[in-house]
Amino acid sequence: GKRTWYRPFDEHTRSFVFGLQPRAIQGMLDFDFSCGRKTPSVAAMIYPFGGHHIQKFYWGTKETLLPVYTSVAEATKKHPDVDVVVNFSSSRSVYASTIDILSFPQIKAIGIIAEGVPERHARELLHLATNKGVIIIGPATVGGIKPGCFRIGNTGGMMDNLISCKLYRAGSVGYVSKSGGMSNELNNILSYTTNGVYEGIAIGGDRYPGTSFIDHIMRYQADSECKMIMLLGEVGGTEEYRVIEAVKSGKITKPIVAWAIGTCAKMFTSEVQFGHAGSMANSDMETADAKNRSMKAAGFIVPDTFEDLPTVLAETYQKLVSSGAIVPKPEVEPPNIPMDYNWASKLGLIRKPAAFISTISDERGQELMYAGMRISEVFEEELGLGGVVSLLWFKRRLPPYACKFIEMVLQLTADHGPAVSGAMNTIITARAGKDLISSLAAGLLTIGDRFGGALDGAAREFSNGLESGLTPREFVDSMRKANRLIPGIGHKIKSKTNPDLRVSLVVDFVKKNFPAHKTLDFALAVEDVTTQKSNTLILNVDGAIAVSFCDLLSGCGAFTEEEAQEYRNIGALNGLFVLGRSIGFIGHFIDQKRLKQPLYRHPADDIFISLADRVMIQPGN
Ligand code: Q5B
Repeated sequence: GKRTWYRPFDEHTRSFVFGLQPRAIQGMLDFDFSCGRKTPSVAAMIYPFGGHHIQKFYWGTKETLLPVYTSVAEATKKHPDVDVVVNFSSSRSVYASTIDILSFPQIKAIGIIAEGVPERHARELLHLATNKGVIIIGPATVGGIKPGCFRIGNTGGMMDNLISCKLYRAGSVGYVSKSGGMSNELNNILSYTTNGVYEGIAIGGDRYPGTSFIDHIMRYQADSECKMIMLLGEVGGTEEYRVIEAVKSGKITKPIVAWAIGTCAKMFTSEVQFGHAGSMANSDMETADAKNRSMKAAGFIVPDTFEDLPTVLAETYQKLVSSGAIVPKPEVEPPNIPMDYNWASKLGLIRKPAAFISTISDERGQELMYAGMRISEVFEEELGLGGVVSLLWFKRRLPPYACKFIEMVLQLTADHGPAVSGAMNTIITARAGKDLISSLAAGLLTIGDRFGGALDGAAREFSNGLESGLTPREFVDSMRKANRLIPGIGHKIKSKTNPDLRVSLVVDFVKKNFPAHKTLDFALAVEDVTTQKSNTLILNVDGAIAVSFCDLLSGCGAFTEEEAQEYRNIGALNGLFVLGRSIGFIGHFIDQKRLKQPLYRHPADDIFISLADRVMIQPGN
């Protein structure tokens, strides 16, 4: 902090941002880059929660890292060159954090952004800061800007605005206003009526700002680079009169253009409170008209109306140019700041090929959509689980009997006792102390050609057999000749004499509800052949569901023949068993945990162990 009192910000200013404000920081860094700064104006963030970490930002087209410290003490120790803090703390915590910041003498200026800071707190901070010689800007402000040097937080708006107002390089006009919104307007007006802003401060709209108009105007008076002053006051308070006194007593000698906003207050019959906490006239003297009159009388350059402000600014500036007080510098082009991707794409300025395509659901809008159907509609129309599966798997609504069939399948495949391979694995995994997802996954990974995962194979083989016009016996023979088991045929315990009732339920439902069921009929005829060989070679639950689903795909009218074939080829049908049996596996996991079952170890006498003869490898061979 070797800066003069009147120039708290320059092109070397380094700051801390208090609070996690990545967007504001990126805005400050983009501004820095446009100014041609060699180092970012933000040295680090301070955020008491979440621990010490690093965050990444853009620096032009490249990237840079900023540390996040958990205390001001740590940050100041690591960065002795920092003398400004932009404090984004909320109105609840800003008092405590500012008191903390003020205890570190290296900090010479603090911007307080929060609105709604209690006036008692604001006055205490103001008192403390004055004693310590620290400049406080705010509360309730965006802050301020020093073109070509430093930007407090979000001051000046988006990058395109900063560029169009030429804030990347210094002009000759120092201004002070209350509102951040109005300072944007001033940045704009000054960019075309003069050579632009030298420094602009928005002191904030509260009744007790940390620094007032006069504090900044006295700095502008002392700073030889600032040639002309602009004061944008407003109705309420008496701060303008302190400036009037300074002009009258000769402390301010530079040309000062001024306007007090709120002259329209007289149009209202009752008292008017404008947007700012302090913008209400408590006496005649506090009205905008009285202020404008007094400023004019004291020698300020005051336009007749706000609309005339640009004209008087241009005239005042031209006089300074004519007298040689201001020598306009040649314009320099600011470096290109890459546009923010999200912003540019929102404006339709850029495009890029998407890495992924997805066509089944969309959560980006107001309401979650399943295949184009609003989630509320799914419930209004009572689509049920079968309807949701048909939307998300097949991207269309299926007839009610088809949805009912899907639900039936999910229910009757939900479980088949603890002894089946998948349930066993789930149980063993749960007993090994693993969590639900691991135990479920262990069970699911068991599903395959032999256990529960024969649906797709069955659908393919039976459809092909049927389409190729083979008789059931020829079909069985051809499979045997090819040395292949028929997927969907055979069961470990179910047989002709111990029939699988699940299969009967499926067959009955299909025969009753499906418009056609030629694949199922073919499979049942195959079963007649295979059960002649062995009682257990029945059409099993996988097979029955698979062939029925083939009949659904080709008979329900919702799919073309190509689509039906595609679903068989993709391997979609095993999904029915996987989804259904997940219910049971989760049940087994919960059951084992509930029973507090210990680690399982299989008894050794149940495993016949035979080690192959040891192969002797002769040395040298
Ligand atoms: N043979 C299912 O075997 C099983 C034949 C066959 C022609 C066949 C077997 C098989 C195809 C795959 C399949 C789904 C491994 C089954 C399910 C869900 C479950 C499970 C549960 C649940 C049973 C004896 C003789 C041999 C074989 C011949 C057998 N299958 N010939 N086509 N498909 N099927 N899987 O009883 O001459 O003596 O050498 O792989 O559809 O998983 O409840 O447990 O809900 O959880 O051990 O229902 O059929 O019979 O292999 O000793 O064979 O029949 O060639 O002939 P098994 P094996 P041979 S449902």
